[in-house]
Amino acid sequence: MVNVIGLGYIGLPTALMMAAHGVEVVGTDYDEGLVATLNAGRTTFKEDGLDDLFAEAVTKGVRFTTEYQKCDTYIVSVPTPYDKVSKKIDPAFVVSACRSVLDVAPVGAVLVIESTVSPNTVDRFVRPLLDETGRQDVSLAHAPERIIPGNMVFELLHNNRTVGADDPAIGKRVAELYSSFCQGEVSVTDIRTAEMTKVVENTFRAVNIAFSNELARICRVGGMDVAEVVRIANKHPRVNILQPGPGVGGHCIPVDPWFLVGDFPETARLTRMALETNASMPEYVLRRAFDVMQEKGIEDVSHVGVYGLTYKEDVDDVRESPTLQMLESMERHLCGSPLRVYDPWIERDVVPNQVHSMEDFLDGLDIVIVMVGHSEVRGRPEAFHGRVLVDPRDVMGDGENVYKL
Ligand code: SAJ
Repeated sequence: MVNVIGLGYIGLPTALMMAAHGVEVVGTDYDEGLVATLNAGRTTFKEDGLDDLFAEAVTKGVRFTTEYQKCDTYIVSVPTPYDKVSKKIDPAFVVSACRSVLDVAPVGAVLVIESTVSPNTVDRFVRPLLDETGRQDVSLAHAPERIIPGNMVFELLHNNRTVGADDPAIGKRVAELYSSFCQGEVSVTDIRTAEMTKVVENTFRAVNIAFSNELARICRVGGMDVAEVVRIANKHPRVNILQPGPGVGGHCIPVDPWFLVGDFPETARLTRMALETNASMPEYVLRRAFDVMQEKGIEDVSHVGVYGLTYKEDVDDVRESPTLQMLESMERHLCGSPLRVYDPWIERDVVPNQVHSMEDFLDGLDIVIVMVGHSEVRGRPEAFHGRVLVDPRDVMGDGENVYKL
């Protein structure tokens, strides 16, 4: 039996997928409300295919509780926040979950950390718990997740995975567990390599996006079309530049690379510059919008609206989103933001001046900054009824009134 600890964006689909493939699974979360929602038969976030997977897992007997269970395998997938000042990971949730596991785990159990952690976190914060509690009989492993929000269910089934363990036999046992549903290849290695590999994957993406953002800015100064440059350069068999945009959000790409910079400040210089480049993009877009206002003779900033609050298209997650970063920057400069904001994926109020229908949004607006290309508007400039569009993600097509990065 497997006890999945932490039923958020990663833990929940993982628990459901294992259960749907015949593994006996109990999901544990300390949030009573969340557990009650799941036990009432509802999922807690929107994701393609998640509701069907949930229904199948429930039929196969998955259970949800706030209690830790006696099991042979534990999968810990709790959040790992990072400290914005020190740029280091805060392992408190992982440590506390592992402590609770060690309280109940039977002799010979395997404790798998699935949460993203910086290199050496298991050695520094989890391994000492085994000594402290006298539980050297418990084996440690690290199996970082790789699934992308927006396509989680598919990627859970098909992506290759990494399992790090002290003992290759334990690595093999954990790999076999994941292979109960994962059709990809499972690489078995040691724990530190697995930790490093995960952070490196997200750092690679952050650096690649930063490069394309830098290109966008170079092309603006040089009077070139960055989309055309990237499109043609990517026809080279060994070039694959990602898309420039209004910045980088989510809980992974703008966060994980800081673990490297925090731990290796003297050596991770390219990584630091990439993070800074990406972080400068929301304000760059704002300045671009001000330039467009000037060109169009629009003086009142309250005639500018922002479409999209989520960190990317077709998800309901606003963590570290470029829009929030942009509004924060406006707040700093103007002691408040008069910009009206609308996102059809976000029903709750997240920021001031947020409205909840396209009609209310467009009323009295001259310019819309399209921060997110949700499929409702992607390729459909007519959705904004003739407003001037600032289009940092290049999702509105070409037109006299469309201004790209
Ligand atoms: N973005 C761009 N240009 C691009 C691609 C993305 O500006 O060409 C922006 C997005 O709009 C978004 C941010 O980057 O704001 C991050 O989005 P994403 O789709 O690149 O990644 P995430 O954060 O949703 O998921 C990533 C994935 N990591 C990699 O692809 C290496 C996923 O596989 C990981 O599981 C996830 O991080 C994680 O949890 O670590």
